[in-house]
Amino acid sequence: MIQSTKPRFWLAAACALLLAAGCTPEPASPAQRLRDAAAAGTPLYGHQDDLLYGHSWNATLDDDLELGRSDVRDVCGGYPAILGLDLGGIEVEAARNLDGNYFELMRLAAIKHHERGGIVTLSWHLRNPLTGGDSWDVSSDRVVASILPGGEKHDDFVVWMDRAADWILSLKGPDGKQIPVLWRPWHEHSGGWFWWGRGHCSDAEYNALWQMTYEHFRARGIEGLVWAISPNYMEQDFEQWETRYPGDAYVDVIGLDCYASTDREAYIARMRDGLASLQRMCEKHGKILAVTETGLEGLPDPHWWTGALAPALKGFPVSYVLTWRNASDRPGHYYAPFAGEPGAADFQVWVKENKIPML
Ligand code: BMA
Repeated sequence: MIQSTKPRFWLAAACALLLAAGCTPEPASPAQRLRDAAAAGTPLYGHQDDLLYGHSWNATLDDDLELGRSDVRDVCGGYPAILGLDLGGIEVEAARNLDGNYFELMRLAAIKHHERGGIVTLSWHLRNPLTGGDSWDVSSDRVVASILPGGEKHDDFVVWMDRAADWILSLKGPDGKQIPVLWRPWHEHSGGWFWWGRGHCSDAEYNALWQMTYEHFRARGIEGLVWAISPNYMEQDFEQWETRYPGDAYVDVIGLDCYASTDREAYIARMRDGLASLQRMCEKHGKILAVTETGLEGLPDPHWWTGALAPALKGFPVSYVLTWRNASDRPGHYYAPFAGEPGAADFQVWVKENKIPML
């Protein structure tokens, strides 16, 4: 997983030659960029819904097709390199996702972010295909079984997968080429709060669900997908999360979802324990390590970035770290700084000290 500097030298030399010959080299793939960031010890930073809204504003289809605003940029002068978006709702052909974002605006944001040189990651808080409830509806333990081949909801679910695939296929740059995406379905499956989580389907069913999704997306011709699996940290049994792992052929990135409380030491210990376990897995299986979701809601600790996050990550080859959304309609539900937020200065220091590459 760790890259030597030699290939990078030759890559740079090849790029120089191409440029001299008047050709534009292909930008590095997202997977390569993640590997490089991990090897350099300078993780990329990601923020969920960064271009769609912030603590006290919303981009709209009427007045902000440029998608220029970002709470993070307001604080540190650059956009996060990773933009997180969620497809929840696409499966039922909703105009907006579960958090109120128009899919049309999300598409523009994804394309704009790609043009700025960023990487787009997609999660999917989809509805419950058996009960009609949401992702958190765990009233039935038969949901996954019902959508696997042979299940009574399988055919309906193929339509849901197609709608998600269609949206991803619609992400095209001005050159008509498909935008590569970091795709992170079926996340936090080591917890029990989603219908695909532990206790609501067997390990074999979970793995079959992932494999089915993978094969379907491949059959739909989606190019350049990087597949990320995100177990959430569990106090007990974290090492056991691997039983819910579809296999090396289906996964590129292994990332930890782990949120903070105001108890810094407890957060640091949980993160380091979780990351140590995932790092072992990544080294054994040749995968890329990440922190796919983290954050402290409402940032009551104004030195959280340097005092909690930095020591939690220290020494791990983490490719990127994503904090969750700054909801515009819930004043206390934010995970990234914004102008005037008490922890904004500490975020700036964290970015500078850790050489976090921004756009
Ligand atoms: C949760 C909260 C919810 C949101 C969900 C999916 O952590 O932010 O408000 O609906 O993520 O984005």
